[in-house]
This record gives sequence, structure tokens and C-alpha cells, in this order.
Amino acid sequence: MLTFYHAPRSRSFRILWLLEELGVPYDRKIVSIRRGDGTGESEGPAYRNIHPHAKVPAIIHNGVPIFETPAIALFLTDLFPETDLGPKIGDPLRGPYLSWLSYTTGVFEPALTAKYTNMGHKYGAFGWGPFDEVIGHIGNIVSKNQFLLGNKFSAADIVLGGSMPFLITTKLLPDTEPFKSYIARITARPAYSAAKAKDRM
Ligand SMILES: N[C@@H](CCC(=O)N[C@@H](CS)C(=O)NCC(=O)O)C(=O)O
Repeated sequence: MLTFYHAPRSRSFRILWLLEELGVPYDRKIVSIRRGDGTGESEGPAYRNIHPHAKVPAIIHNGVPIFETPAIALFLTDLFPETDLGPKIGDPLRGPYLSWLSYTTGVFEPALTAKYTNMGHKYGAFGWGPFDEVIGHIGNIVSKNQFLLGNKFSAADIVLGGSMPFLITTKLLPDTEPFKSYIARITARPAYSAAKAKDRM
């Protein structure tokens, strides 16, 4: 039994998209969250037993809560190996897959936050790279490859690429050809449209 905790138009969209790609049954529960613009309010304390910071996404599988987007993505692609959305142990792409999942929330998102909150960058002191270097690296990969793992679409494209349509529209990500083409490739998938249609209350 799989339960997915979701807030429309938030980071949990990526797990909604992944679930649609997997095509497995799940129960969706809508969670109220504090929004960056000061609107919204946090769920009651009971939800903190599922996510310690009352954030989304979270899932419960067979009674066990799992949170943090890369962990959920890895858990689900391992749970449903037949869907072939994540390289398995022993596959040479397994290492790059884990790297991209971790890179998304460990490097890409902190680099964005640091840039747009004017934190600056203390070289070596932070666990992520300077914004321009990070954007340059991702841009270089997606200009040479169809997807992050080469020709193979995977959940890493959902986890890293899933926030790109929003980031490019809001000009937080440079509006350059490699990013525009990559976004067009990944959002052309039917499961993306299916998730978009379900991304509401
Ligand atoms: N590191 C988490 C971030 C989750 C996160 O920050 N979610 C936002 C939605 S965009 C949230 O729930 N914010 C509400 C709050 O902080 O109360 C992940 O990648 O899953």
C-alpha cells in the first residue's frame, strides 16, 4: 500500500510525475503547506510523524514514512524495477544515477538558493559549487546528451529536470538553448501531462 502526500504546485510535483511514469496504484493525500510568499499554513502536528518538518513530498509504504525527494525517487524505482526508471545495482549507470539524485538537492538547489538570497559563495566552505559552475555543468551535460544518463530517461530527469520549467519561466535558470531543448524533451512525455492534469486539490 502506497500513500503519497502532495501539495499542488510545489516540489512534490516531481514525485507525482514519477508515480504517473511508474503507473502503479497509489493513494494521494493533499497536504497544506507554508508557501514562500507567506500564504498557506502548515499541517497539524500529526503530519510531523510523517515528515518531521511538515513538508512535501512524503510517502508511506507499508506503514513506513519516507521523505526527501531523492530518497523517495530511489525507493520507488528500486521497488518497481520492472518500470526501468532507475538503473539497478550492478548497472554501470547506477553510480551516475545516484550522483544526479543527490546532486539535485545537495548541490543544484543550494547553489540556486545561495545565489538568489545573496549568500555569496565561500569556496570550499559550502558543500555545493558556485552557481555559474553548477549551471555550466548541467547545461554542458544536457547539450551533449538527451538525458542526464545519456540516451536513457530516468527518475533523475524527473528529480532534477522537474523543477526546470518553473525555474526557467521565473528566470532563475538561464533561458539558453540547451535548457530549453532539454525541458522540451522531458516534458513531452505523456506522464508529465498526466501529472500536470492531477496537480490540483
Ligand atoms: N529537501 C526537501 C524539500 C521539501 C520542501 O521544501 N518542500 C516544500 C514545498 S516546495 C514545503 O513543503 N514547504 C512547506 C514548509 O516548509 O512548511 C525535498 O527535496 O523533498
